Amino acid sequence: MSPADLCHMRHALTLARRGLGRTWPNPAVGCVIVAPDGRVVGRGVTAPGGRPHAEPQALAQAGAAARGATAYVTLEPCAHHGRTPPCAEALVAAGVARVVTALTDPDPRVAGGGHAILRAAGIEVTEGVLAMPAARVNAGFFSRVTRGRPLVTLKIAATLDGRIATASGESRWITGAEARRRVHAMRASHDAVMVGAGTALADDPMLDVRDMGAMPQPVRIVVDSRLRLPVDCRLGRSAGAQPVWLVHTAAAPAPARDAWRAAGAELFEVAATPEGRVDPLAALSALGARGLTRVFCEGGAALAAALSTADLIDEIVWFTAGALIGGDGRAGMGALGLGRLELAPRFRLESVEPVGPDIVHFWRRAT
Ligand code: AOF
Ligand code: ZN
Repeated sequence: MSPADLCHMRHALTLARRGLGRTWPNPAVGCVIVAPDGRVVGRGVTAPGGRPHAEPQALAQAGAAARGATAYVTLEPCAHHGRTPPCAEALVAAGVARVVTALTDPDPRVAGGGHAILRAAGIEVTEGVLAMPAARVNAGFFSRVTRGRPLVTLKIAATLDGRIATASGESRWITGAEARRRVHAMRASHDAVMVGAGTALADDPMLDVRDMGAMPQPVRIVVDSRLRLPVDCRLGRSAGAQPVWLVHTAAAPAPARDAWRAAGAELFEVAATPEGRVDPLAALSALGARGLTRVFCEGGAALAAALSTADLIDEIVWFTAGALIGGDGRAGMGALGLGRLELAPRFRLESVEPVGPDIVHFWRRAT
């Protein structure tokens, strides 16, 4: 592993990150092709929707210059026949001399098979370059393939004392414009934005990506066990233009189901908890089976608590504004009924950044 390998893999990871939120159910993969003289002759990232893959795009750019070159790929090139031949075979056919990858693809159709095709063709293969940052980029895809559910990131925007609204429910706005813009950029890098029915009823949100130019729009999900949300809300009125998915239980009345379907929403009936709420793991499994890899949960407190109790929160993005609301305000997280402190789920701090007058903390579930 040389400094040049690290530099080119970093470049490939930067390309891959640009695909986040657009390539589900596939991973966002980056590929950079470097000629023997060190020139970058091709670059590619998995296309929106997951096809074409990164490698054929980079190879097409490189053309004849791919012969004898090194290909840097953030995930093992695929080994299976889809609508096009496997990427590993495309690299062989292009005459690439060496392939450097960050991770093995956990998809059972690949799982080492891509590396094997390359080696069998006499190509030098170096694996594991920048595996840690690549695992971060691929965390959603790995979660879908190995756990059958998307990666879940919980976002909370709170005051210094952890309140997300006043007692009367006023919450617009706790954080400043910069933080809210960051949230929109985060939505765009996720496959879906998810809220509970209480939040959807109280806020009538759009849950879209705004004021950022042409951006991919995430799927908008409401977890609403009995389909209480009226179709005549902003999500309902825009369901034909931008996907709205509703996760409910068998208790949802037929007229509500019909009305939402007629409005263009996609419905997921899943198992209920003994209390009659949507079972959070059943909900996420249904979303994973439908292809989602990265879900951005924006509340409310009840959904966040249900996810936490089932240990389904992988990451937390916590914005803090320099304000106080007090104990009569609403907390970002509902009751967890822990009983003992040692049962508190713990998160590890990844990074902290100022955002305008506010602060954002990135936390990851400690395993
Ligand atoms: C690559 N390069 O850019 C991506 C890969 O449904 P298909 O046929 O498009 O295949 C999807 C699988 O391909 C996906 O599960 C993952 O294993 C791999 N994704 N592979 O060589 C890429 N996105
Ligand atoms: Zn491929």
